[in-house]
Amino acid sequence: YIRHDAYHTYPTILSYMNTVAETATNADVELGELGKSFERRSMVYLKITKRGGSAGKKAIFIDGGIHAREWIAPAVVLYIIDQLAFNPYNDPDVSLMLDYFDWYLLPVVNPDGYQYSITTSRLWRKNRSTYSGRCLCYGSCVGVDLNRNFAFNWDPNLGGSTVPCAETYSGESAFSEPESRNLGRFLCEHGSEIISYISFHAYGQLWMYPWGYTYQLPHDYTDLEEVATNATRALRNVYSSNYIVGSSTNVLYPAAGGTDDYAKGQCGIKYAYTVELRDRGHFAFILPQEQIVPTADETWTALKTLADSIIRKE
Ligand code: 0X9
Ligand code: ZN
Repeated sequence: YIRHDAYHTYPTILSYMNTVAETATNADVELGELGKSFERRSMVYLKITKRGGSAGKKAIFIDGGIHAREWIAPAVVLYIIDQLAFNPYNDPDVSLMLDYFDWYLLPVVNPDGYQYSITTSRLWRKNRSTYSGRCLCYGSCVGVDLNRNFAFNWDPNLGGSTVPCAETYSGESAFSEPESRNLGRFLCEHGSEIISYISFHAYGQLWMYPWGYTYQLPHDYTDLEEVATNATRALRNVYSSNYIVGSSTNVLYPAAGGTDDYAKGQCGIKYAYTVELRDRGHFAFILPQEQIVPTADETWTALKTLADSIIRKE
C-alpha cells in the first residue's frame, strides 16, 4: 500500500495502482491504459465501480499531474482512489458515491514530466517531448504544455506560446503530443457516459469551470457554478480553506487548449472543472508533505458534495 503523507515516484504510483486493482475490498477495480507517453511510459488509470455491475451509470473522471511540478494533484487522486476502493473510515457516503457513479481515476497525465521533476528539475511543468525541427534556443527546448495542446478552439497565442522554450508552449499543433491525444480520445470516447470531469492542479485554491478560451460563459454555467459553490462550501467547513469559484478566464487568465474546455466543448461532458489545490502561494508548488493529507481530506469532502449535488440536479 501507500503512505498518503509523502509524495511518490511514478513507478511507486504504478505498483500501488496494481495492488489496488488486485486487493480492493470495497469495490470492483479495473486497471486500464490510455496509451503511452512520449518516453513510452504507460498512462494508467483505474475504473472503480460498485461490486456487481455498473450498467447504465454515469461516470466521473478525475485526473492529476498534467503539470509535472504540481505534486499535490497526483497525491490527492491517490487518496481518492484509496477512499473509493477500501473505504478505510467506513464512511457511509462512499457507497452512495458508488451507487450513483462509476469512477475513472488517472493520477498522472504527464508521467515523463512528473518523473523528471522528481529526478532532475523540481519546477518542470511540461511533458518531455522533443521533435526534430524544434529550435534549440537557450540550450533546452524540450516539452509542450499539455494543458495548451487540446483540440478545442486551440490557439497558441491565447495564454500559450508558439516559442518552444516557453513554459506554456502550446505545441506544433493541437494534439501534437501523445499524452494529450490519449486523454482526449478517452474523454470523447466516453463522453456520453461521463457527466463530470475534474482535473487537479496547483496552486491557488480555485474551483474553475469553462471556458478558458473566452470570457464568455457556457450556456449552463449556473449549474456548474452551483455545484462548485456547494463543493467549496463543504471543503471550507473542514479546515477553513477558502476557494474561489468562477470560469477560468475570469478568475485566473484566458488560456486556450485546456483539458476542461475540451471535455465540455468537444466531448459534451457537462460538469467540467479545473481545480487549483493548495496553497495560495506561500509554499506554492513546493507544498510540504504534511499538507498532503489535510488537502486530500478537504478535497475528498468537496468531491462527495459535488457528487451529491450532481445527483440531486440530474
Ligand atoms: O494554466 C493552466 O493550465 C492552469 N493553471 S496552472 O497554474 N496549474 O498552470 C489553469 C487552466 C484553466 N483552464 C483553462 N485555461 N482551460
Ligand atoms: Zn497546472
